[in-house]
Amino acid sequence: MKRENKRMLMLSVSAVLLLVPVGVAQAELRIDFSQTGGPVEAGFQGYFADNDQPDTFTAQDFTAFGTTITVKPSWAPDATPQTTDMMDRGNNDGITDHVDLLRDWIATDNRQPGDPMTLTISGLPAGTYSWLSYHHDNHMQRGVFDVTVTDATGSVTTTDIQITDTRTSGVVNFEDMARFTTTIVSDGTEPVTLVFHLHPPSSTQTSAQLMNGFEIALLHNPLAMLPSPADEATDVPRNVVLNWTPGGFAGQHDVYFGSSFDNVNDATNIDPIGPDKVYRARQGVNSYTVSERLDFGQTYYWRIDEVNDVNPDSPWIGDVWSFTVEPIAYPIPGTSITVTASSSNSANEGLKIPSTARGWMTAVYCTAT
Ligand SMILES: [Ca+2]
Ligand SMILES: [Ca+2]
Ligand SMILES: [Ca+2]
Repeated sequence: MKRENKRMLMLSVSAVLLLVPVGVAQAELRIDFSQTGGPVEAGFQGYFADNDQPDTFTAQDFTAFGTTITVKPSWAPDATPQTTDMMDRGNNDGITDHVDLLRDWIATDNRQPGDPMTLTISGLPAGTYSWLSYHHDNHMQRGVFDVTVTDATGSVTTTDIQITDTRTSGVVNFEDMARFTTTIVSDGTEPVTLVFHLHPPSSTQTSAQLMNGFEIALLHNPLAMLPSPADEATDVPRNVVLNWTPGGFAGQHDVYFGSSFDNVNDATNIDPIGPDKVYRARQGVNSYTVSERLDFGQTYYWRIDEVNDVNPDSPWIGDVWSFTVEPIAYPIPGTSITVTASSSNSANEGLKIPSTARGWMTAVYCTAT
């Protein structure tokens, strides 16, 4: 369901961008990996370090999204200094576009231990972002790599990305150069990491995992996201509070909840509303306490539609999320349980059993002695 969610977000982007005035906020972080003192691409901020000098690959702060974003590369624990590359090729091979971005790159030189390289990005406000990174050498490196992105939705690995080069492959057009794109989601707290893993080199020309720079853009996702309980969560307590991160335009939230996927999926804001209906509430806060005590083992479905009465695109229909309440019986460690009781006990004296154990206690037979 998360996959589906991401796809829906991507589809909604083009419509949303039309609503965002250009230049209102610094809605992008553009980083050009460059040697210290080297040229920085127009419109980018420079991450600077010195080739083969691990101490210079520090956590560096950048301004974007109205806050401070920190970028920190790191390599495998056994990395040698010689693997921490920040190369500047100059422009001997005659590319003409975005020269200051492409001429220099951060890399793992896999002729020494160091793979994989991890890029840790901290401080991203909660939201959905696009990621675009460039992987081109205007000399002769052309290895293949995988990248694992870990964000608030989990980890996704993209495999077999082919680095492009100019000297051997003749790639000179910016549009033809290798890039990696994805969508990343920040919960506003945990860093986002990207782990770049080069396929084993077959020659000197495939020995570097390199990145010229990257761009992160806020997508102003209009949909509710990051549900809690998480989508498809199990073992959820019977008293549940629903939470979510609001979409970018939300003023209010329509809450739909029930034990039928179809009923929740099909409900609309012209249905009857109330705490005993599928359409539970229209409210301003991004949290909803389910009033009834839920059934053991039952799967429930819920949906948050984002509402903004002054926006003609409202409401933005959310995904249907689900969770399953804790089971009626937990497996009991061990093979047997001995219960003893005395016939001399008073009639109203009994075993005190916690509520979560009542289910299995109904199957225990006690014999007074
Ligand atoms: Ca540069
Ligand atoms: Ca090196
Ligand atoms: Ca660069």
